Amino acid sequence: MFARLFCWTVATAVMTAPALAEDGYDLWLRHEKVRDGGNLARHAAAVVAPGRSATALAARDELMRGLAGANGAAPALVEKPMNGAIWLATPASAPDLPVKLDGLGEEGYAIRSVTLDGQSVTVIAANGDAGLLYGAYAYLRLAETGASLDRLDIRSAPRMKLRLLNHWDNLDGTVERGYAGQSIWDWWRLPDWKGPRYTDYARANASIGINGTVLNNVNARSDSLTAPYIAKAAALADVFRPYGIKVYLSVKWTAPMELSGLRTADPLDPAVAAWWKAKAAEIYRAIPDFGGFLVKANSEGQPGPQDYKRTHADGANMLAAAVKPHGGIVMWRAFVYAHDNPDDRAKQAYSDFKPLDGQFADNVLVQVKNGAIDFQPREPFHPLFGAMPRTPLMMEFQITKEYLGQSTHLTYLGPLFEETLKSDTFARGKGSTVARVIDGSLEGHKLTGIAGVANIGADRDWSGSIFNQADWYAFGRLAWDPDLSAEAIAREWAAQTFSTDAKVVDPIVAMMMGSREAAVDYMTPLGLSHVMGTGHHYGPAPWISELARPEWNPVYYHKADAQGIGFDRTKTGSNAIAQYAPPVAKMLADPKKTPERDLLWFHHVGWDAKLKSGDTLWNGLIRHYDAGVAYVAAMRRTWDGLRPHVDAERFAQTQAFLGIQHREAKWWRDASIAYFQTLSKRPMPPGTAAPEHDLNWYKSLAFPYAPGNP
Ligand code: GCV
Repeated sequence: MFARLFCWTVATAVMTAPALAEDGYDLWLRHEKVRDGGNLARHAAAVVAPGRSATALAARDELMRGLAGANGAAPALVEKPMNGAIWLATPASAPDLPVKLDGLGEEGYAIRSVTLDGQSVTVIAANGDAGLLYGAYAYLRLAETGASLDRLDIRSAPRMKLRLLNHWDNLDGTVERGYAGQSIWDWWRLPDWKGPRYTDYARANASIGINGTVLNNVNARSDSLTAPYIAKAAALADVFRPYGIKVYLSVKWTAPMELSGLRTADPLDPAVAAWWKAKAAEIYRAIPDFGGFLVKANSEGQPGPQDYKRTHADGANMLAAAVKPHGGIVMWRAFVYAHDNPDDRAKQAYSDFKPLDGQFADNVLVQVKNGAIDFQPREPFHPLFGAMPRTPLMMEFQITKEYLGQSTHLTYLGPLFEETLKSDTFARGKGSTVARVIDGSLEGHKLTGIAGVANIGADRDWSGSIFNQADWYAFGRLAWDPDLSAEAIAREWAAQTFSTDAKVVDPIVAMMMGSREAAVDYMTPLGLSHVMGTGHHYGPAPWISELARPEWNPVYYHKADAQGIGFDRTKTGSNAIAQYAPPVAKMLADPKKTPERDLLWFHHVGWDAKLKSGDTLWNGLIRHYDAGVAYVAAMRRTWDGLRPHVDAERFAQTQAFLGIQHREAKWWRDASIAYFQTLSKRPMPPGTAAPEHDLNWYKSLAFPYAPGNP
């Protein structure tokens, strides 16, 4: 990629300067030469790639490019399978294919070592060209993570049909909750200028199986639906198409009023339905494979069908009818809570959507955040999962780390994703995991999906830090196969991003695997949530209590008082636990049976109540804060030890960011303790340090220019 070209130029110009070889641009697609004793050379000396579609050519080029790097020499491009060749084959290009493809669908692939006329050949086979592309990347992943390539027999198909990024990118180039610079979409110069970065974006996504992207913020502007912006979106769609990626748009509910002067946006008004039908037709003329619409309605000030006394289903179905003739879908978000609803915020999405189960059109998915509040460092799974059997539910994860340290904290999200996907809803008895709800297997849905709010921006390293790239990578891999383990994914990522050497991979994976738990510990231990600073959500502010809407205030979430801390969501409180299936609700009703990690999410617990460790709650809280800070200190030591094995540029960035994280982890700990101590009135446990400053000092900190704040 052009990172290397750039480096070559710099290195040639200033021969004594250290090479700026690694700025993170190449992500996990660095294709460094593998040291595998000739494993790859034996199997990948040549490539046979008869397909001629844009996607088949992309598969061929990616394989050639990857092998050239990983093997140290470009393979030969040959006409017929020969000894040591890789053969990219579909039934269309090779009718006598020696591999069975049933059950792999359009996107799945098989990779098989076969002997043909005495020649050893590796076949990468698929029903369609997108499968070839995914198979090519899978082969490179195997080669670059040190797998044996001798007797391959792999079959893999995605468990989810829609594997999407959601960009919260605004038309002015800012990114809501973006911590990696400005938007990568250069709306101003599109559609004429399509920079090479768009292709590299598509390549990176295809390499992990992502097959769609919502280009604009769910807090949408109507302008995205005007002719000039449709042309811009079409230009991006053209770049992404060979890589199997469709584009989607977020829409603003009142667009017909704003763009065409309609008097209403009532979904049951025929003029409104006709407007959307015409708009959909206009979009499909420009983008024949347009994916569909994503909608945030009646949420956080966005307009929606409820403004006209209609339901979310009325709204979703009207839009669904507009895109249906073109094969499009609608993703309707369940992230709703209303300022005039006094009920527990955690209950409101379920209360609105559960009664609508069975009422949505067959090309609608309801998109549900992983937890019932808002992408906190830890949330129990959303009670809607398992509660709407007749509706395809789409998962929404947040890859950008609005609440987990933003760009600089190393908090690998793989374990968060895995924890949610493996959670058991008990909707149809034991084993009804969230993964099985969203992959459709629990209720037999064919339309399935998962979305991740992108952490991508114009920063050279795409994600604001090298380690944030791992979150993008993990999202894609889990979207393809939600049963993968976060640890296995971290290993793959580290091997491709840094080195296959165990001296490098082992400590990096060890750092990553505990890092999210460490953030939970120093930010929101034992089930606390939403104690972040107002608006920017950067840093601690558990004392905030004066904002107009109750649920804007951290005190709403932790409910700390002289007796104890935590939100009572049992029968004696909001009874949110009743939204879960009976076995789950029964467990959560009892603080002794509630997993301690979620304790204060569901219970108001006395300061002196005993934890499993034997500590009182107050002392236990402080031990968690301390453990979080100590973990970051340990990551710094581990990273320092990796200096000889990591290139200078990426080493320095990570070292500096870990320094920031350490300072901020301590700030989180100290500020939280300083505040909660004013209520608990308990002393610091023996051997623990008092906060460095008094509470007023922490309260006085202000961050008017924190990034990502809309
Ligand atoms: C796009 C949270 C974020 C908002 C975001 C919203 C949503 O409230 O802070 O920035 O808006 O979630 O998911 O719609």
